[in-house]
Amino acid sequence: MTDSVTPDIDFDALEKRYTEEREKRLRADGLGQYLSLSGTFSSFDADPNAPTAFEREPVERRTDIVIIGGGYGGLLTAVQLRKHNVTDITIIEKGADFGGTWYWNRYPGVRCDVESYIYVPMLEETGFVPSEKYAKGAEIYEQCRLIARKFDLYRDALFQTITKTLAWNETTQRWLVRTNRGDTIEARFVVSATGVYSSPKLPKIPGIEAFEGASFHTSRWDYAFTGGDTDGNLTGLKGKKVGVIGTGSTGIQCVPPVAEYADELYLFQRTPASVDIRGNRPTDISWFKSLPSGWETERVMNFTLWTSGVPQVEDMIDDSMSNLCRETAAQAVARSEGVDEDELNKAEILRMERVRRRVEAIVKDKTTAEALKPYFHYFCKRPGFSDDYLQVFNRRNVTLVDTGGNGIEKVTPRGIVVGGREYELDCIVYATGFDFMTSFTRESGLSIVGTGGRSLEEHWSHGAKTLFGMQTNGFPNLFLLSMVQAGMSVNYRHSADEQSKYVADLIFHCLKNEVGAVEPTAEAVEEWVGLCMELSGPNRRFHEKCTPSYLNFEGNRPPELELNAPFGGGPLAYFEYLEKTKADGFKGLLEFTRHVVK
Ligand code: NA7
Repeated sequence: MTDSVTPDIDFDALEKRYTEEREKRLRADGLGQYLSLSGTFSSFDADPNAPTAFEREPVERRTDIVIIGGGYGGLLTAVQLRKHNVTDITIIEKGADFGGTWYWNRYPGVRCDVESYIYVPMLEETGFVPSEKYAKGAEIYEQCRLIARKFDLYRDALFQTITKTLAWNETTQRWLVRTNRGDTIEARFVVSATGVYSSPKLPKIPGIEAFEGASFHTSRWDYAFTGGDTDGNLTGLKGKKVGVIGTGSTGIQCVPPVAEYADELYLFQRTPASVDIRGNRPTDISWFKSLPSGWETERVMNFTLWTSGVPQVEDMIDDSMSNLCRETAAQAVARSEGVDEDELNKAEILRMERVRRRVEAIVKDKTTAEALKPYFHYFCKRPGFSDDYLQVFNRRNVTLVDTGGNGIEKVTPRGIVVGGREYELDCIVYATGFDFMTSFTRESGLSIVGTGGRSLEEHWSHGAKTLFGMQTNGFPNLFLLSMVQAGMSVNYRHSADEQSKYVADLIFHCLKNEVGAVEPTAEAVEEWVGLCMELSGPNRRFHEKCTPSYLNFEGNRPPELELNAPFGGGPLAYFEYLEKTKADGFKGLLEFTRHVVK
């Protein structure tokens, strides 16, 4: 805690304010307030990075492994398989290249929000040096492409192709994979790596499609309209009135460059973000080059240990996020030593008070500063960091339109209506986020039919049921990479690393030992789900009291998503489960079937 925050604040009043702010935002429709881009708003889903799809004949192929998705999950799984000398891999990807999140999210200002030296994968193996502590999205995208080239993954990849259905054939022990291009691919194994933040959403409010100006979601940024690129230079916005909706991690990154070029910028805010110091800086190349062999794994682990509440001798990352987690780790120790919950709660409130005071210190207009102060517990939303977001509100061309927790009312052909007032606009940018841990079918768009003709949707009608978040009974040789019932690290890359190693090792084990099919036993699934539910209790209870966000199903969890939570024991315990299962030769939890030669 900094000295500038005096503890003479009225904690009870703040607690009450938190509750009031939360109640203002709770809505009966919960997740129903949004629609995916892939549904009603499909016109918003076109790929601006590759406006014309190339033509090709449908592919008919037999392959060992189909990987759906060329983002971190798919890419890293393919790399791990290559390391086992597995060559027969077909990667199917909706975009026109590898990169996933970093292919799609090219809005101006896009960067990683976890330090690049631990977030960008395989730096030691490729020799790639991120130019800054928080790398630009374009660099991360390039690194994904570099990894794909290095491991020869372009060879059998099918881009601009959407996987539609998977059907298990018990006789041949293969999946029949069908795509929107008429491809039919028979695969022994399928890895679905369709992403964690890959299904963009828009608010379900009237008028969105009737707007006569330009409008797009941040993950489909229209540079043809705005001009420029991810570095800014948005010359197309000269003389234009732009509205941005959303103040999550994306909103706070894209607002500063838009403010620089638009004639007028209106930021429509429903809930103010917590915005702490970013402290980005160029990479010290001599420091980077001096790092000893094996530094990357050690650094990745150092962050996950700190953020899991396990204090270390050194905090290698030492940024706002890791400092925050160090404080939280100290709190966890204090809790175990019997420090009163009230005291811990006060520490949490003081932490956010520091963020509120930062707003006051930066934003000159008192009313605007007041509206930008967040009133919720720190971890209710993903913490935000920026060194130029709050400063934007001192510009004459920027107006904060605070909606008092209600959000925008409607879109008209001319602009946006809030509180009965219409704001005329030339362009609307939707920084309104992504589906997160909702229905697998909804997010992935996949229809999957396993043994006995049973669909995954039916199998999971009361929530996901998995072993380690990756496999389920009745769906042999199918691996689903998601964070549901899996160990979620604050650094997604670490989770993807561990999941991809597990999946590749298990597939390799099956190929080597002539195993035809592998699936978890129903008992193992039941046990894992039970453990997940038991351990996720404290986190669930915390989030149930939070202001709504994607992290708590907008404060209103639907019963069919009852089981959709990360593994509550945290990433470290999760990684240990995976390691132990591998070390045991994958025995006990899984059922193996002899390979059928066809
Ligand atoms: P987020 O964090 O889900 O943010 C979406 C924003 O959109 C959030 O501020 C919402 O307000 C806002 N929103 C949604 N609907 C409305 C309406 N109807 N009116 C006004 N504002 C609205 O998505 P991001 O893309 O920023 O970040 C996603 C993750 O990607 C991020 O956490 C990183 O881990 C990477 P709300 O706050 O809900 O009131």
